[in-house]
Amino acid sequence: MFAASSRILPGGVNSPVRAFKAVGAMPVFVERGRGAHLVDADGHTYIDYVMSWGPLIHGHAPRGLLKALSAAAARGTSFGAPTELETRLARRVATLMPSMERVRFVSSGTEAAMSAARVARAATGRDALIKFEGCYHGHADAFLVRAGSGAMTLGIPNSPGVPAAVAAHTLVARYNDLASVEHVLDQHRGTVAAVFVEPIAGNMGLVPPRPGFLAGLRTLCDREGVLLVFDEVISGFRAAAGGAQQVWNVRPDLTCLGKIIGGGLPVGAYGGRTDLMNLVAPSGPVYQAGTLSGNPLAMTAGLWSLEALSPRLYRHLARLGGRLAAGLADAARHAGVALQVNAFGSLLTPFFTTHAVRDYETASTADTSQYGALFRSMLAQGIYLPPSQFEAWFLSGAHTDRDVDRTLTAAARAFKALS
Ligand code: KE4
Repeated sequence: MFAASSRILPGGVNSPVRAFKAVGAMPVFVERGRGAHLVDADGHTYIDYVMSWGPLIHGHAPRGLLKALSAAAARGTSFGAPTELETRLARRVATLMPSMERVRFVSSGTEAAMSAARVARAATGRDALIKFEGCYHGHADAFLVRAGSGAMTLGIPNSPGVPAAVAAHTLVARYNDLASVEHVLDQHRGTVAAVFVEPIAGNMGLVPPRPGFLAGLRTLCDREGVLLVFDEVISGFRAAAGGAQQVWNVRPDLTCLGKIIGGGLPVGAYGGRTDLMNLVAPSGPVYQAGTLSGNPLAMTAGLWSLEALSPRLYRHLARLGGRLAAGLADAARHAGVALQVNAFGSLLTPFFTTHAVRDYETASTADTSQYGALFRSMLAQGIYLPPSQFEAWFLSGAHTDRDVDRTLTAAARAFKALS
C-alpha cells in the first residue's frame, strides 16, 4: 500500500508526520478504529495514543456519534448555506469558552490561525506577529518560522517557499521565557499586532506553561497594545472543558480551535472579542471565506463531541494520564534510561534527555534515535505511539486501565532493550 501511495502522493502520505520518517519504520495503513484501538490493513490491533492527533477525546467511532452522523448525512452532506447547527455549535463553544463572544467556523486549525492573524493585523494596523520557537500554528506562511510539529520533526522549521518579506514579519521568542518576549517587544515597539501562543505547547513535545507565563503574556500585551491569541487547537476542550484559558484563568483576545471541536471531521474555528470579530466579512472588511465552513456533518460531529464532555470524562483522563506518565518514568528509571516525562491531564511526552524540558532548546536535547527505538519496539508489541519525539501522546475516554497496564509492560520491555 505504501509503495502504491508513494507513486501518487508526495512521500506516500497526506501529512508529513504520518510517513514515520523520524522513527525509521514503515507507516501503518489503518483499516478501522474502535474505541482506543486501531486495526491495520494486516489485521494487527494496536492501543492508539495518536487518536488522530487529538480530535478523538471520546475514542474512535463512538456509537452515539455514528448515529448522529448517519442521520445528518441522510439530510445531505453540504449546502453552502447556513444551518441552525452552526449557531448551536457556536453557542456551545461560547458557553465553554466565554472569551469567544463571536465565532467563525473554518475547516482546519491552519485556517483558524491564519484568519486570526489577519484579524489581528487589521484591528491593530500592525504587521508583525510574535510566535514561540517550537510552537506550531498550522502551515500558513507566516507561521512556518522556527515551527514545531512535523516541521521540527523533519528538521525544516523554516520552510522553503515562504517569501523572506513574509517571514520578516514573524518574530520569535522563547517559550516559558517572558524576558525574551519583552526583549522582542522592546526591539519592535509599535509594530507587533499579536502574540500567538500554544497555552500548553504540544508541538515540540508536550511543554506546559510555567507558573505566571500566560498571565505575564497578558500583562505584556495589555501594556504594549498587542493582541493575545491562544492557539487552543490541541488544548481546547482537552486541558479542561474550557481549555487552557479556563485552567489558568487568562482571557485571550482571540482563540484558535480545531481537532476536538470537529469530533474527527474537518472543523477549525477562530473567535473572541466582539469588536475584533465584527471586522470579519460580511460584518466588516476583513475577508475570509470557505466552501465547507460550517459543514453540517462536521457541525453534527462537533456538537455530539462537545455535548458528550463531562466532569467524569476529565477525571478519567487525568487519572489514566497520571498513571501512564508516572509508570513510564518508573520503568525508565528501573532500566537506567534517562527520561523526562512532561504531562498534563490526557497529554504527555517522554523525552530521552537528562534536561528538564521547558522550551525548544531543552526539547532539542532529546535523543531522537532512542525515541525511534522505543517507537519501533512498542509498535511491534501492539502500541501505536506518535511517530515523533516532538509530538504529544493523546488519551481518550475509551482508554482503560488495562490499556495503560499493557502499555507500561511493553514500555518496560522496550526500555530494557535500550539500556
Ligand atoms: P490543522 O491545520 O492540522 O488542522 O491544525 C494545525 C495546528 C494548529 N495549531 C496547533 C497547536 C496544532 O497542533 C495544529 C496541528 N497539530 C498537528 C500535530 N501536532 C497535526 C498533525 C499533522 O500535521 O499531521
